[in-house]
Amino acid sequence: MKLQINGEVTDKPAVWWDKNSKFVKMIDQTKIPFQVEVFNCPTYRETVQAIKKMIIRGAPSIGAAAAYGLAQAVDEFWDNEDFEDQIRIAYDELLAARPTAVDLKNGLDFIKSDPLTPEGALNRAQFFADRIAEEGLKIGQIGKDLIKSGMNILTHCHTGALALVDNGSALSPIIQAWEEGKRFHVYVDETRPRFQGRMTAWELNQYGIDHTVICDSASGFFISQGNVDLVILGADRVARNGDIANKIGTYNLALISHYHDIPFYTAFPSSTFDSSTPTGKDIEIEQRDSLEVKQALGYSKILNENHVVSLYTENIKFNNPAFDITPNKFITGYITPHGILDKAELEDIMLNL
Ligand code: RUB
Repeated sequence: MKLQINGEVTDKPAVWWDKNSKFVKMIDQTKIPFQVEVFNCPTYRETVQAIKKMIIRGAPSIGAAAAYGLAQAVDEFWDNEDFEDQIRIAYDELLAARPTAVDLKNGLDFIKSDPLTPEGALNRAQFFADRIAEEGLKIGQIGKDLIKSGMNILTHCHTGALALVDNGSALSPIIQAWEEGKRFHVYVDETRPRFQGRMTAWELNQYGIDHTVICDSASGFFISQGNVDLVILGADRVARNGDIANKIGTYNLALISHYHDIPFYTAFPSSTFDSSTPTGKDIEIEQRDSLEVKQALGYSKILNENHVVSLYTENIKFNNPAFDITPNKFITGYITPHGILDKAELEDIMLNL
């Protein structure tokens, strides 16, 4: 993706390996939309922390970061006598960094599916990341036909290039349809508590795509007024039966869309499909720090930097699940690099890849 970093326009993915320093590097997503900065992870331990703190986020991007992180550990411990123990520890720490998105496990297992060498692990991590980005392009080519001029589309969370190494999942059809000359409008859910909608708005702005940010709680109103024709969003894990885990609030949207007969699509690359989880009930939901609800991170014009403010007084309880489960019966279709699938086709096609 084209980014302006320190005044220079450059082409960078969300996460990459720097050959010279052997650092995993990533665009710091906690700084978007106000600053575009590169964050350095000198060892796999910093890569684990970056995933936990959501410096990198979005299921496929954290999968790629985890894959690079394991390659980093292979490089660091290669000459050690306890190489295998160290790799086991690194694998477990990377896997536990965020438990819901299956892309982490898929990325790590892909690295381990061949005998480990520093060069081999790095090549596999690179391949895994590149394939995700390529699949994002395919998702766009396949999904763009769902979009017609004049439509109002609603999306939730952020599913653009930063979430998917490059090119995006649910934003990819939207961007490609716009670039083809279709003209439509996108409602962007703000996505409390982390406000990933800010990244969606930032990315749509770069393409000049007409959009409006709304509070998550307003989406039902706009749908009930007949103002939404199509809902497209991503997924953090797709179970074999087609149930999905996605950003908290997805289930509410799915129910409202179903009630009002609005098509509801999820878009994701192969790395988000979980061949070992039968249904959504088997997916672990990440519980995040209540500070994310209690406080908000915004940009202070006075300080000219990101700044945390309190939203509540002390002695108040919070609960902050990061994802929810949407059952397959509320999902119209699955936009994948292998076609727009229904739930009957999903398992067959994705398992046979
Ligand atoms: C990200 C999130 C996104 C999906 C997009 O959550 O819910 O919708 O990851 O994934 P978080 P995909 O911001 O907590 O990481 O690109 O596979 O559709």
